[in-house]
Amino acid sequence: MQEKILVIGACGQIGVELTATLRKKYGSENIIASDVREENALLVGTGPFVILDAMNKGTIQTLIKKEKITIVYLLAALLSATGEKNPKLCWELNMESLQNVLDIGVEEKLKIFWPSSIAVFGTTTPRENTPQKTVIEPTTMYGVTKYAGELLCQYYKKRFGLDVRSVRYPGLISWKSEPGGGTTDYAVDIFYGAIREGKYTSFLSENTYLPMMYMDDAIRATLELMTAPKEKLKNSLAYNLSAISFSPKEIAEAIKKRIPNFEISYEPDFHQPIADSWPKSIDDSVARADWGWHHEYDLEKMVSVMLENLKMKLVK
Ligand code: VAH
Repeated sequence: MQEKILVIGACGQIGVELTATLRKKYGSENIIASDVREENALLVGTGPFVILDAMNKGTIQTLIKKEKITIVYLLAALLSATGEKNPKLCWELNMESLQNVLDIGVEEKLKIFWPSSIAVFGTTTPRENTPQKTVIEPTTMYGVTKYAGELLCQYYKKRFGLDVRSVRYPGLISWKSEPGGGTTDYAVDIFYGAIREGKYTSFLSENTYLPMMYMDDAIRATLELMTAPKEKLKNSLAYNLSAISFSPKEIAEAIKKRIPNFEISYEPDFHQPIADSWPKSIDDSVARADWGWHHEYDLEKMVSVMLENLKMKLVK
């Protein structure tokens, strides 16, 4: 059967790259990109785009019926740093959009992808090699919405048989589209600083280890999960997903190998306590066992690809 896919939140850091990959795999005309914002320049001319508010159930359901959508990727959300500045909006947007899509999913028999995050873990969670099942007490509103969302998805799976799938993304690093409002965004901003000014001031302290992943790994993981046989997916909450863990000091040293005069300084700000509440590293053995996940980008390969591509992008 020909899949017809709607991406909600297609103009964000994940959405832009996910939409491009889906268009390659399923054909551009079968992927409708949508966002509450204007179309991202990287998407213009690559396939259908509509302005869509993830909070408006009626317009979403009308579009899904009209276009005979079979799969929805719901990416719209406020991330950790922005969420702490506006916790009420973070809860409303992240939860209402998910509730809308889950309810429509039951009525229209959709398959759904919805991203969780390692932000579900809090200060009471073991921080090294954090297991799939462990103490989960998020301390940010973003983390609260992601864990509440996981539990909501689990309920809809069990109560209504809805096929909704999810992963706990680590910090994602990409050069095509820029992140926005995240605590891990320093790991992208540092490359822009290195190329543009030869220096960067990190808003996290030098030894703040966080789980990270290059975007190509994250997109491949997402599609592998969504195409895995349902019977293989034994884990009812979102899957832990992991690739690399590093600190600002370590990524700066990797950049210095390629840009010897690069200088980093540290001015921890409100992002620091958020980062300190998250794991340093993640155990993703359940994802590796259930659906064969494996990462391909380590720190050195990611830094090389980021610098090579950003230099071309920024010198245009
Ligand atoms: C954030 N990039 O920083 C997101 C992510 C694990 C972090 O969820 O909020």
